[in-house]
Amino acid sequence: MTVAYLGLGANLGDARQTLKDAVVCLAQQHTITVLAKSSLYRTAPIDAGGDDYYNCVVKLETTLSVRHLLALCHKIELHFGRERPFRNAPRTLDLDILLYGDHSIDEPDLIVPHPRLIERAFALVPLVELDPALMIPQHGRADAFLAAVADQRIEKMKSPCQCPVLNALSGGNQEASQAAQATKATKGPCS
Ligand code: A4P
Ligand code: MG
Repeated sequence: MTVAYLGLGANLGDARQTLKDAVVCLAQQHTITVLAKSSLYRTAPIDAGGDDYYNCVVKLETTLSVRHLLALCHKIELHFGRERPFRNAPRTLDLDILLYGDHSIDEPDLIVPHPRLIERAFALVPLVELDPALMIPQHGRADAFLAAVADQRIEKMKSPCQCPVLNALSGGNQEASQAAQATKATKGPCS
């Protein structure tokens, strides 16, 4: 089992709903236990155009290798209609592996920790919300980088989510994995 953190982002279509659905989709995987989900944030596009983004971070435990986790992320992105017309194009769903255990990976198509994690408030703020004392391999404490991204607009969404599964996951309480386990389907679009 490896603890990993995924960054979720979207700024095309019903972005807020897509992020919520994507978290449920992750929780339905037999190879994944979602341990916690950050708040949802509305964020200014960074190095990108289009509408404001919605972003969040999910902490999970998985039996998947990092390669299989990346493949699953791509599969789920596709399921939610992801297209890649150009770099940093607006997207229905982006799933990035921010951290995978304490692994450091530097390969042409996979870099972990995510190379721009410490430069982006939309990834760093929800990550530190989930784990205030989190250490990033090769970089040290995550919260040490917050000051450097303080000029990036990011707003925590206050409206309570109506979904009991997501509410159980928020904050990573004890019932979280039970609620997530209860949603696991043997078959379905995300299984
Ligand atoms: N790849 C390499 N490492 C990873 C990793 N750790 N996790 C490769 C996931 N993928 C990784 O990804 C491009 C390639 O990166 C993939 O083939 C994969 O093998 P992609 O999903 O097609 O595109 P991407 O995620 O847009 O690329 P990238 O370079 O990760 O973009 P960034 O830096 O994440 O920027 N502003 C706001 N407010 N919110 C956002 O979510 N996102 C971006 C994307 C820009 N600005 C944003 C946001
Ligand atoms: Mg991506």
